[in-house]
Amino acid sequence: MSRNDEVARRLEEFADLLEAQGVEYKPNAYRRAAENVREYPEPIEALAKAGEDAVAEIDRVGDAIAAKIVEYVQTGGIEELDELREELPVDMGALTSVSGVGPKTVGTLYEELSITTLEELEAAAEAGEIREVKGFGAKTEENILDNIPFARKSQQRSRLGNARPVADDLLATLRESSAVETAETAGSIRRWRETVGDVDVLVASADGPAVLEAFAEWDAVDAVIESGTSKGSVRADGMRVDLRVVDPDEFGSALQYFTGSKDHNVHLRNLAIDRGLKMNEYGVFDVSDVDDPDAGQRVGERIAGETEAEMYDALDLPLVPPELREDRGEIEAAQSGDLPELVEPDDLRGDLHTHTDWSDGRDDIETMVAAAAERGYDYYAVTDHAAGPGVFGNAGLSDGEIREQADAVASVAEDVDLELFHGIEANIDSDGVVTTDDDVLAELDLVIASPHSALDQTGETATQRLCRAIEHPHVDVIGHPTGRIINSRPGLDVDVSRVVEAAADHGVALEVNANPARLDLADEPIRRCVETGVPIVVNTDAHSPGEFDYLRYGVHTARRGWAEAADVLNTWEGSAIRSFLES
Ligand code: DGT
Ligand code: CA
Ligand code: CA
Ligand code: ZN
Repeated sequence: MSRNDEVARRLEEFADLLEAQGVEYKPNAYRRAAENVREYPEPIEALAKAGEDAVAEIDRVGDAIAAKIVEYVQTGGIEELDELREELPVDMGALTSVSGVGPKTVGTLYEELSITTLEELEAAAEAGEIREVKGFGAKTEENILDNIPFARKSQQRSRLGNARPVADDLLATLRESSAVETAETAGSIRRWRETVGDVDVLVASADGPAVLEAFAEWDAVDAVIESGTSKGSVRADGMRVDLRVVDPDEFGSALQYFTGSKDHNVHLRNLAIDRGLKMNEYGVFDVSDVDDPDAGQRVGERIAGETEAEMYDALDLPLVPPELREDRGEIEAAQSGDLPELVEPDDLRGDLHTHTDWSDGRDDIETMVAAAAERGYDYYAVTDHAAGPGVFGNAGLSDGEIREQADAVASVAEDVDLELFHGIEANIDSDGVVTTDDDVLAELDLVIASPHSALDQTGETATQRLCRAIEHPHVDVIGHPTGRIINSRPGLDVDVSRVVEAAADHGVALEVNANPARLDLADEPIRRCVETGVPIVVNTDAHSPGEFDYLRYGVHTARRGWAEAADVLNTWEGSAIRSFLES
């Protein structure tokens, strides 16, 4: 985790604690400052060394916040924050992970009932104490009880979007050590699962102790959980990180084994046994002439293990990409030569869902488009929010503003070297009505319709809602179709087969929103699209250029859904996109 990220988190904690105490405005000032510190391209330490005035140069960072940032960088703490923590000794993260419970509620429940943990919240709700608090009622209490199991589960697994940068940072650190021959992620993070239980990292080296020393010195370490000569575990950024060191000759077999999933490995191991082979983290061994194959781990003649490809090859299989290793038919597909040729990040030619400061984005059209051109995209769509249900304040564009923006986009288009589409992210109301005027939609290159309100619908209501939006003649894409937020809210509980069928019937693409808090659609519904021939579109929904980097999360999620390049709309050429949008 970068230092900027670390500082941003402290500011966000500050915001939550102030909000819990009923302070107005200030919390949002802290949150906006946090966002800009996080995105600031230079390390915050450098600015802090130059003093408060230098720090206050960051957009939205005023003098008071700048002073706190300098204090943090210099001393490793912020006195005022420590005081707030003492006044309000609550597990804010756990409590606010309950849908419907924000910092303000946490503050009230602490004042009235001394609730500090998820367990205490649950007990109070079960005892009927929450309904007695002013401003709360039986319904709120019931909602809290309903949402606690989901919150509890979410506390145990981290979002890929939080874990992946931590893993990348560790890999970079390890690769600097001369003792490290190869370093790779393993486990669920290498399979790009949307949440991970821990971060697994594997190193090939002849010098385990030296690698573990480098691990212990990694600057993200908050606490050492275990430490040995060939493996260790630490806590970093709230996550457990496991590191294993293996002999370079056994790196392939260890990588294969520790990448999992467990079900995939069990299936493979059974195939091996059928062939008189033994497969484990040390290699593949021919045990057909061995009396007791279980006598040890390294028995018989070793036929594979240095590379992962060798491991699969020993079973006459092509290498199965990590994203597919869930025992969902990938081994059968590998056996029959039907593994998909998965989409690659470089196959993506453009982003078709992005925001500007016309709605709730941070930057203007020119800045966003220039950054997209810089990335080498062939095309790019500006799709700000239309006003409508679930879009708050004045973030959404009126019909008139959409028309005005069309001119602004057209004038930017003249000066750039990529094809620019002007679209809108319209809203699907609770009945499935797209609330922007049809005549306005008809004038646009691209219409994304997204659900932003009533995201707790289930069953027929939820399914019909999306199907109705799909049937709308001007809708091209359904944005983040379920509206879920990973670890925070489950989103619309729809019948995926029916939604995908409706999309097939009406030539509508379904989005894979690459924001790692969303990853919506998820892997299994994506596979449904792929099987049915409904194009998916991997979009970042970026609200600033930094968020273009979310793309990889979307692409790897699409890979987990068995998508090939041709299945992904925004790998197509610009002309093919035009035809799709116009049809
Ligand atoms: P997670 O951490 O819950 O997100 O999921 P994983 O898949 O990363 O699981 P983890 O960290 O417990 O173990 C990493 C890999 O090690 C796992 O994917 C497969 C392998 N592994 C661990 N325990 C077993 C086991 O008992 N049998 C087999 N075949 N493989 C195992
Ligand atoms: Ca793991
Ligand atoms: Ca692990
Ligand atoms: Zn959006």
